[in-house]
Amino acid sequence: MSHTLYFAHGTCSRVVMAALAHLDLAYQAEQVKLVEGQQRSAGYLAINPKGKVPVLVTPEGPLSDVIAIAVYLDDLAVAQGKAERLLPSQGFTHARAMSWLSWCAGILHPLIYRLRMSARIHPDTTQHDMIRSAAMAELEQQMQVAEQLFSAQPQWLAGADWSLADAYLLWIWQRAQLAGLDSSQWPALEKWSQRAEQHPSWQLAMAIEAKAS
Ligand SMILES: N[C@@H](CCC(=O)N[C@@H](CS)C(=O)NCC(=O)O)C(=O)O
Repeated sequence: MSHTLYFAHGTCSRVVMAALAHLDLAYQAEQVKLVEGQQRSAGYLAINPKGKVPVLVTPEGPLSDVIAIAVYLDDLAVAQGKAERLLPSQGFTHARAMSWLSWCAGILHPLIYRLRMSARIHPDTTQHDMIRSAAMAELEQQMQVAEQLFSAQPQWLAGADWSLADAYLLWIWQRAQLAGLDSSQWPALEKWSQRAEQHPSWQLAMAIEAKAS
């Protein structure tokens, strides 16, 4: 059963690479060159009409969006008898991990988009500083939520075990810093991020992404 991940360097497709690494699932990596606009080419739009990465092409068809891919991969790992999981398997802790993933995808990621792609929000360059500063202010408020959590329980986002929500938040945290977020305001988050960066699944994803072209 073959799987192909369409990815782009430095993007949220890294979260799916961490998922695949964590579950020890085999796949082929196909790079989409965003700067060259390949995500808007007819060939790529035939795979993902949304024009975004990541997409995982499965034997049942292409699947886009980090959360949907995570749910699919966790089921696949169960079917293949793998030991690891991306999310707690059931009950409240599963729902809580999904809640953190939804926070990353639905609230934080669009703020990163506004910080880094303000020209897509408004063509007038005189508006870009305003768009970025509004996004940064909202992001800072949201980071306070994670800071409080990690101050109270300095483990992982969804509890005692690493979950894919940690990988998604780490990607956002790193992107936010590239956009100027001052990490020193959030010491508990900073400590968590140092551990999350060292997590074997993240390290492997970084290594695979660096080698893939
Ligand atoms: N909700 C989507 C977000 C996907 C997304 O925004 N991908 C960005 C990279 S992080 C992208 O492909 N950008 C290319 C573009 O907008 O042209 C997901 O969960 O995968």
